[in-house]
Amino acid sequence: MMSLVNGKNVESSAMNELSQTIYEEFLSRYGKEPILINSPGRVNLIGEHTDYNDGFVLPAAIDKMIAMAIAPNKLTKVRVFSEDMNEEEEFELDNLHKSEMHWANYIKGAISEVQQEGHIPHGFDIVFGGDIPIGAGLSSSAALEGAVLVGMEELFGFGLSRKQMAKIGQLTEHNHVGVNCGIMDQFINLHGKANKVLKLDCRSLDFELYPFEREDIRIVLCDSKVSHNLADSEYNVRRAQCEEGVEILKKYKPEIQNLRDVHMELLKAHEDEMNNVVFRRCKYVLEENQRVHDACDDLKKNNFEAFGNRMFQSHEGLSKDYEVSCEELDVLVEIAKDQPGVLGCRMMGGGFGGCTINLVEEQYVDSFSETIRKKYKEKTGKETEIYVTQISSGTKVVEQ
Ligand code: GAF
Repeated sequence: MMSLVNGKNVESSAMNELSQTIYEEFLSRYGKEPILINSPGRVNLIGEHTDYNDGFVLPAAIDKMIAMAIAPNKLTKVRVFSEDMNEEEEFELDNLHKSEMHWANYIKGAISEVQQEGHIPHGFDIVFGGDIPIGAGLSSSAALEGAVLVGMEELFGFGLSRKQMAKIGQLTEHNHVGVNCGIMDQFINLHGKANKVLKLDCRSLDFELYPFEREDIRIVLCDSKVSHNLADSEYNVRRAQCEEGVEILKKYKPEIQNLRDVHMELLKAHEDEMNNVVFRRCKYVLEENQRVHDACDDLKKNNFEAFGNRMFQSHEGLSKDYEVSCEELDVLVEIAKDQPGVLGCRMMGGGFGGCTINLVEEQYVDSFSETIRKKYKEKTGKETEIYVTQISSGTKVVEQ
């Protein structure tokens, strides 16, 4: 349902428990009515490490989120309270120095990037908290960026489109966090729709929504509980390796801008001119882009079995050729593969930890979860946490 809030069209959503807690904390700290925002985490069904190669991805927003309360103040500064960390940060709008509190840099970075677009006339106050597990590869950082960007747009009416906000979120990561990420996470955070996956062309930013609402199939995430710290530096290395491949192929086809423009025959024809690691990185990206197209055709035919098989293939490529998996993620996939009712499974996101994404028939979800918990503990000595998710809508203002 669409309605008018603060003179703007927003998708309405009833206030949930998390938003209620954040709302009450805001009232008790700042004593005024805030605007409330819900900003989701994301899953990616297929199309991993393709976004920064101008390729294709198939993510969806999920029902884990950051709830943020935001309201203007009469100061020149921003005051932010993180409910989960129980930490507060205060800073002047004209002095956005890096904070020792990691979470605060996403907010400062987004503010700094918005200042390139328009003047922020006065300060504001924020309280936020959420249930997106940190470090699980569900993009809690894009959720924080999306929340503060939509919040500022509500307060100041810059006229930024959702696409512009996604680009600003990405620049926040590049310029203030040090991760040269693609645009997938920020884009889905701001464009997700309930019960739909979104096929994004990461070059044009055109997208198509595909229904993903089979009652009998659930998206189940298994958290390896391995924190993906390593991902940040290795992530930038992968990006550089893809660029190295492109530089070599450009000599033969100067119009090539990045791997999006490369065909498999061309890559194979020049395999000997690049080192094997670079070749395998490029090959994986080309194959994964094709898998996204094919997986969308599967969805059109309601063929979830074929879709699931592509997820297994994706994992194989990510683990062996792109080398962004880790022992624990491979173990989770190996265990899942043999379980009844599992249609597909793979590591998800940047890699080196975080979650696997599994398509599981509803009737098997309980037995699947039990077996994964038991066998993962046996094989790795670690506990896993399992999240059964719903595909939800992107960042929105909550009606009060
Ligand atoms: C991380 C990045 F932020 C995304 O842009 C994307 O590259 C993903 O890893 C891998 O597909 O989530």
